[in-house]
Amino acid sequence: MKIEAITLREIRMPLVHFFETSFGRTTERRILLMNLHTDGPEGWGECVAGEDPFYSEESVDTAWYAMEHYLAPAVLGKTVDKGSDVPPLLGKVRGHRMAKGALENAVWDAEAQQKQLPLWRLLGGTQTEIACGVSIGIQNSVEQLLDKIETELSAGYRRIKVKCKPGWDVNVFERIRARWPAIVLSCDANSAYTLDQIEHLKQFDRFNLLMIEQPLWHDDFYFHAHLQKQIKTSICLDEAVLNRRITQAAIELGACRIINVKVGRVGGFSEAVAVHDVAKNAGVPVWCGGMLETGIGRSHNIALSTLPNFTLPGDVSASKRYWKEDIIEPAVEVSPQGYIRVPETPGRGFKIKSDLIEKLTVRQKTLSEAPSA
Ligand code: OSB
Ligand code: MG
Repeated sequence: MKIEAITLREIRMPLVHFFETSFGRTTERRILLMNLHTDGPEGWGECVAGEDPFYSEESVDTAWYAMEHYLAPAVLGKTVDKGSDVPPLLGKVRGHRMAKGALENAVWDAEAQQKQLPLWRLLGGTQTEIACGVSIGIQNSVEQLLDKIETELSAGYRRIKVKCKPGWDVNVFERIRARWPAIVLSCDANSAYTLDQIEHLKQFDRFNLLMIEQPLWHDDFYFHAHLQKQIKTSICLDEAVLNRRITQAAIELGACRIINVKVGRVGGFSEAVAVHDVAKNAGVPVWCGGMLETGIGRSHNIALSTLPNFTLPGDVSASKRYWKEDIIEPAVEVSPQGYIRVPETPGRGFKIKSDLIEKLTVRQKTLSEAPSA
């Protein structure tokens, strides 16, 4: 496949319900989409960078910049056979993993169509349905949170994850467990604590949580190992897991017992599969995280979640929890038992709604190979 042009697009989409973490509240998403034009099928990728550099260093604007000035020029005019040919072409650029991931994944997306294979099979997936959990943000009141949990449990979701931070943790878990003593429950701190709060964190052990996600610094796994030795609740690393080496080091050090794999955070499908494999070989289960994606990123998350070591319910849930109208069709739906059935059609398995994307676009730029002199 020759990469002839890349269209960068920023779209804006209001969330159905605001999403609040320990680092802030999001009500409307700005999303960078990547449309890859080749001499064969066209591919789509979604950059999962946020509006602000709060979850990670990247943002929509830094990703646009990296893409326009470095990543697109590194691939334009090149011929690639497969998605995994892309990372070596981008190797000179440090960081910017979410931008890189969007580009690499767009190539996988095109490759799957070219080979007439479902993307998930191309990635090495083995599961034909994936188990779904939900991530529920910090609410205006505990009552509002309990209402949301009730709604998601009735919809069939198989694991409830609640965001937490000092002041919205033990008090909240107490109320949840009083009402639902036995549901599969976990929490995500997004780095809201430090080791000084270890006595407080030990109290989490009373609630039979499946895990606590990234309790300490976003760039740490060393001190997470200290914490893991002192609490019973399993630590799951999210922010800190940037590649396969960190995965191995964190596991060897005992920093976590579970890993959240986000394809954008690690820089694309090749690295995500490698992280999965390292964890699998070490006997550490993984699950697929979410970044409030549109249907494009969501369909890619579904494909990734079919790999064999994705044995815990992920944060991949129905389109309608996020959007009034998703930019793919059909929208992603979850069965009353809490599963997504994996599409058997070639490629990502969901069609792009071009007219809707056009309507939502606030800026776009098509990059093509500089004409040779
Ligand atoms: O830490 O998993 C996280 C959303 C944005 C940034 C970070 C995180 C999240 C979520 C939402 O938890 C998962 C989703 O529903 O997409
Ligand atoms: Mg997280």
